[in-house]
Amino acid sequence: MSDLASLEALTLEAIAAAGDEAALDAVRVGALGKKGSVSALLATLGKMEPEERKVRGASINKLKDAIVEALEARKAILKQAALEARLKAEIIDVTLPVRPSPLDTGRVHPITQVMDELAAIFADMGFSIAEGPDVETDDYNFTKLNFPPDHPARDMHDTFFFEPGPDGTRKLLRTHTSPVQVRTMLTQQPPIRVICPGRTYRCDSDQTHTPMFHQVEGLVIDKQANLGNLKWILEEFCKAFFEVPDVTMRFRPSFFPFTEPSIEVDIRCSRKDGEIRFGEGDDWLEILGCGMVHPNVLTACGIDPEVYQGFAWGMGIDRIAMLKYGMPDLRAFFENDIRWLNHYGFRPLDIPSLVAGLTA
Ligand code: 2U9
Repeated sequence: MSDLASLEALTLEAIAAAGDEAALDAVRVGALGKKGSVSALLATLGKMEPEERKVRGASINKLKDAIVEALEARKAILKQAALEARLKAEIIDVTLPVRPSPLDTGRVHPITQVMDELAAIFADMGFSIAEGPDVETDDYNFTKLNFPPDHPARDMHDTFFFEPGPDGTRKLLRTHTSPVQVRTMLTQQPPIRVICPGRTYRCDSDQTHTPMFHQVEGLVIDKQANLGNLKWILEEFCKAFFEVPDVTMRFRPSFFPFTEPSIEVDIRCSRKDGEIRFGEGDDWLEILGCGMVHPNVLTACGIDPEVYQGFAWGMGIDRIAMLKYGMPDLRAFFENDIRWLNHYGFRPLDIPSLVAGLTA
């Protein structure tokens, strides 16, 4: 067998044996590369006589064409094989059940859900939502709210104070969201209709009190805002929030520095088998505090009490969430236990609305 014939047989065998495109490319370089076997043969043509070079050159080119053809054929086979292997490895069984989407696994915290429910209810009554800083001044948290300088609420055992600033004043963590209403009255002209949900802080900790808790307060300032309006607003709120057709309320006299008269409100309920139901029964449950805004507060906030009057209320969001959704211990709200959140949390798309139902 001629040297060309044995080289062709050897190379075609190596091409057929190449298991993948990298191996095949190595055979190609070994034959057709700069230092390849076929290139070495072509290099010998230079020294030959013209006639011999013509004959030899044609034979070497015939060998080269056969190798190129075999390489291309093998490359196509290997490419197809690689594609089939990928398709087999990456096959997706579309009949498998879908993995739960984040929308199915994520949960909205009950406090967030209740804040959204409150927003939906009061927005429907024409209220805006006002927010303010958690770190407040003594002035906005106490003084402008008619707290006397020696009021016990100002004590360290109740309030978280920061170190005194260079000017001697002490910032604090707000003990209620009332400072937001103060800021609203200082920046807006009446009529005012706002609710102020948010975090509040007190030095407290037991089954129904945590150092950080949540409040929502409401404020209406107008020329004739009165307790009748307040009663209606609170009744409409309770009916919508507890999703009952009717509620009975009891107004009891109380005292808060920022309201006069001050009132504590109970709603009628029945307590059976550890379950509380509203709108029925002969038991009472305290739900919130309220009252007419004290004239000193209006004055401190730049509103003339001879022209304007208003009422306000406040309630604990954590408390009404526990009442509505039956969580036994407030401390669990903030322990970030995913099992608690999966059990008591809400689906992200259960967006409360009065039309679709608060807890659709
Ligand atoms: C301004 C004027 C008046 C807000 C009010 C209450 C009554 C009240 C408590 C309920 C339970 C706080 O979460 S709680 O501990 N609040 O009873 N809050 S009237 O009155 C205001 C607020 C701001 C400028």
